[in-house]
Amino acid sequence: MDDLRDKYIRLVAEAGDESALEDLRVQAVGKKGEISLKMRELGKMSPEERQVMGPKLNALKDEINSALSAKKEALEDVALDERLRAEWLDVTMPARDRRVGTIHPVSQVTEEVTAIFADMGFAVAEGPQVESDWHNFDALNIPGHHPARAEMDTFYMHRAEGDNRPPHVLRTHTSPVQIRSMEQQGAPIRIICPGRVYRADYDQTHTPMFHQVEGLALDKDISMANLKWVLEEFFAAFFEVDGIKTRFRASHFPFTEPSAEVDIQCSWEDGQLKIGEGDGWLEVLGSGMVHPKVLQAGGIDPYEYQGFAFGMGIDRIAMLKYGIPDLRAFFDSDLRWLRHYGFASLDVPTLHGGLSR
Ligand code: 2NM
Repeated sequence: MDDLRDKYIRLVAEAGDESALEDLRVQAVGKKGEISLKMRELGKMSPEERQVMGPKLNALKDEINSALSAKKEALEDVALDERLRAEWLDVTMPARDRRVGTIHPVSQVTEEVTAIFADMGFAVAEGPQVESDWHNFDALNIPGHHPARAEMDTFYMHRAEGDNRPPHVLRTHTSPVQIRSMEQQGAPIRIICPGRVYRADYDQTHTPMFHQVEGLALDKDISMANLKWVLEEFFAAFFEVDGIKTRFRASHFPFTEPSAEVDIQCSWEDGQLKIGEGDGWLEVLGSGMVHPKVLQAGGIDPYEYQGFAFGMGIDRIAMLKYGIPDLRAFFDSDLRWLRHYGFASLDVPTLHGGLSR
């Protein structure tokens, strides 16, 4: 019995894999295994012998079974360790640059602009593209007879016959989002509103849908000086030119007083446009101090709060930054254009990581 025990404990210890171990189990404690055969011999023994040998054989069987399962577990652990080693994956590695589609320049530039203004404490606000004419016009100090309503080439929605309320419009700018934000948040406030806007205009430089980003900062002591600093900071970061020059020209908008159009420095040489150098100027933005009537429309007391607002075209600054010649190609969904001007989907623009590569 001791020989049998020593033999199987040794064989179990030596078993190299789970199938060898299973063969051993059959050989030792299987139905026709060595231990089972020994147990069958108990029948032929005298009752006294059986009394001694029975428990001993059972104990041996238990011992071999325990050795088998302990070894099985050890082999499984080794197999798992090996598999984990073989399938080891460094999830901190940068992903391979597999181009599954690209990021559209409008999305890229929206992210860039958002990152720059986020760094200056501006949150992003969004609103509906179908607007009441009150939010799109009246609240912005553009009354019904105002030429800006006609100038803006508005798309009007249908009203049911007999419904004489003024029709909703496709927003002609993102300013109504700022009215809604003033209504909901009050002052102080610092937001930018990027998004789609619509004007019935289609030629070389206009598409009926385009993209704008507008900014708004209201507090108790905000002036044009703050506007100038914020915009200069923005242009330097966006065009990646430190100390880029800006020029503020007096202008007029119904929603701001005073108002200024802003130009950035550029050069035009051999048909090559360069931003942030030379002594030419390029108009890129409209801005001003928010008109008291507009603050009032947003539910804000103009005697307590004032601030600046600005607006610019995302598509236009995308064309300038990335040298894209034709605006209309932006919205053609031409795969060759998208692959050429698109951005890798994993290059999320941040100020610390670089806006674009
Ligand atoms: C511009 C130019 C100047 C503007 C004004 C506002 C609001 F809602 F706060 F009054 N948002 N954006 C604004 C001011 C927009 O775009 C050329």
